[in-house]
Amino acid sequence: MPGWPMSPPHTPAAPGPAPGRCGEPPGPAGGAIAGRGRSLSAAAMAEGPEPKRRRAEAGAGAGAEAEAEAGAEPGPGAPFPLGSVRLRRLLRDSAREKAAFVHGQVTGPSGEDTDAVLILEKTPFQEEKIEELLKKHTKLELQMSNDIYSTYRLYPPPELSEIKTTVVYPATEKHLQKYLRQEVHLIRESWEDYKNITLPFIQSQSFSIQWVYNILEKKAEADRIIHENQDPCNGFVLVPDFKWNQNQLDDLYLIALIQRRDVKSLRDLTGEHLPLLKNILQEGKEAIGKRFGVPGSQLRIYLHYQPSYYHLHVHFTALGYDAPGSAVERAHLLADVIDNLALDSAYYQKRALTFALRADEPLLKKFQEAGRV
Ligand code: M7G
Repeated sequence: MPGWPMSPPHTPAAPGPAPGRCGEPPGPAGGAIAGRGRSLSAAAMAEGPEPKRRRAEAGAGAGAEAEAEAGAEPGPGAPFPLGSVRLRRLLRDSAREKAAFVHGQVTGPSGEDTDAVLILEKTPFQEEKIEELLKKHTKLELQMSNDIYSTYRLYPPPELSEIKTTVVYPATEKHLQKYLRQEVHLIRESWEDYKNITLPFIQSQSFSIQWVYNILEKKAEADRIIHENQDPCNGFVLVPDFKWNQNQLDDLYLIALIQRRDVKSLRDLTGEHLPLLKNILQEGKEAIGKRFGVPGSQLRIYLHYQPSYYHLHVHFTALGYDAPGSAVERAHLLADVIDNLALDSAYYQKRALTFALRADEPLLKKFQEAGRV
């Protein structure tokens, strides 16, 4: 993909009403706005100031979530000791996604083993690097040749053979389950099922959302914020999802995290949240258009049900990208959600919702025990 237009890295909206109106009070109001006034090219953004970017990524992926699970404050953190990881098992691999999900262990100084999840992914090609790849390849091995057809093994130089590596460390059992390949089952959840089965379950079991609060409070990923609306009721923060390395637009992926902390998922949404959802749709599209040059008509904007993290957030992905989790049983287009709520404020407290659960997810067991599967 060609580079995208230069534009200010962050488009702050006007501060909203006094904090504390919606649910719990937000983080420090009017906190530092990352990147304001800096003019970065796409390349500069993708490359970033190297040491700072590494720290931010460590904080976002491995550090923030790991520390969140451990209940500690995020810090700069030492680099993850990749070389000393012992492979426990391959949780899943995907030829289509060209990714491997690995369960590893790291032995600490006192001999204790700590689990880690590593996600290794081949990154999409960048148009501007292809010629370099052809010129600088280190080896080309012929595999077969027939008439006008031939296939080769091309060995790129190290700088052109990047593997995107995501680390969750320490990983909880729930992380291991999340990435383990398993059979899946469809659940049709009524509102009563939600109240009696799902809600009590997620209140007792769900993933820590400390990484979300770290972003909202500018304790992590502050320099990655693309857009922010500080209104405590109807505001949100838009950041690149950690699935996206920002090197190319083909797999563009951002998430909008709402400022208020009292909305867990689609199930909590009512007509009251329409201004918030409309802000996300409109300002999110505008910010992505300005920053990356991708028009709203080429974005898939949706919520997951069930999400992994129960703090309402909206996914923005490139329309041409078949992002994980964009299947019909999980993705709900934000524009449709807005229309449904406009028709009936209690729409998501009335209708049944379908989602898939992995075979050994405890929530599936709860549905089975209740005779609902
Ligand atoms: P979800 O619908 O709750 O679950 O989406 P999913 O992960 O099963 O899709 C949460 C989104 O947040 C996902 O797209 C994750 O890739 C993204 N995400 C998760 N963490 C822990 C981080 C993080 O620390 N930083 C950023 N920027 N994105 C994250």
